[in-house]
Amino acid sequence: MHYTILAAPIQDGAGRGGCHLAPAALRAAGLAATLKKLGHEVEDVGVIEPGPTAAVAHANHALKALPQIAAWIPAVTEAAYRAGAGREVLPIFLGGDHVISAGTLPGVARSAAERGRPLFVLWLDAHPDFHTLDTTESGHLHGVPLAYACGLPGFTGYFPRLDVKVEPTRVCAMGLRSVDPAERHALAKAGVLAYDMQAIAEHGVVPLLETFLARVAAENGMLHVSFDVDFLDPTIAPAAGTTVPGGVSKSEAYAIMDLLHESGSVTSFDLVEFNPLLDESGRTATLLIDLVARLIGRRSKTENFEAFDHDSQIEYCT
Ligand code: 5AB
Ligand code: MN
Ligand code: MN
Ligand code: MN
Repeated sequence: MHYTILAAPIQDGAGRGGCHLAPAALRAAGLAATLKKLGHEVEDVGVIEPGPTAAVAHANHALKALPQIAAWIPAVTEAAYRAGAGREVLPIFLGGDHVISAGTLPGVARSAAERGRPLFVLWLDAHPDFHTLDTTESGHLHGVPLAYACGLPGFTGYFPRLDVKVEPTRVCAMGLRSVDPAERHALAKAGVLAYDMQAIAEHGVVPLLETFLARVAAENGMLHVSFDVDFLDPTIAPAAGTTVPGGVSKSEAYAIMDLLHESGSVTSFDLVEFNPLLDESGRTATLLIDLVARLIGRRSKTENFEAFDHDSQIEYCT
């Protein structure tokens, strides 16, 4: 297996600027270099560029930067499709804000359809991002990508027509703790499997994820993981514009990445919403690199890394 890193430095979907700096910051903090050092083949294939912007108007006047975002989505979709998920390559898509998933999900859904395999999505986020253009009140479009990719109505004429939709009953959202009423209703109606932090506290993140992964394996599914930095508790990952207290701990995040690695099911990965302007001495960047390293199977020299809640034992090339 080898890995390609594709960056989509979009920040118009978020309320706060700075997410567009994430790919450069992660590169400077040693993302590709660390993965290479762990013995993996990594290709940093560069940056996706948006298409031309066309004027668009919408009845929801709260919507922010709709023309700019509409210009990005087809470009990200095409790049995500061409990245070839499900073959001998695992694309890592770097945001940018979470609006990039309005491109990565349809792109990998098309790849999965071509390979005749069902696409499952693990959505790791404090928020479900399940608004439509009509229901969002903030108008920040990083709050809509999952709803769009699942084919919810109201996007026609604004975002590209979907070749292949994500099947909502194959989506598992974990870590939720900020869900707007319209999203709650839409999630239930669509049949998305949604685990909030209370469910994680009650059942534990490992059993919940194991059950989902067993289903993915039983159907020989492809698995796209969409990781929003605000999934993590803000005390360990302060560098996100939309932090919500009560997120997952380091040990839970490590356990998730280890399970995902062991499953062998992950075929593509989004790392989104990291805002380096809000980081504290690079500690969020370092944690994110550590998490990606575990996802793809970290190998330390000692093979003895009881790293839960300890600092990373990987030597970074910074
Ligand atoms: B994120 C909120 N639901 O619509 C909205 O960070 C938050 O990509 C959206 O998960 C958060 O503005 C989007 C209140
Ligand atoms: Mn999100
Ligand atoms: Mn979020
Ligand atoms: Mn966010």
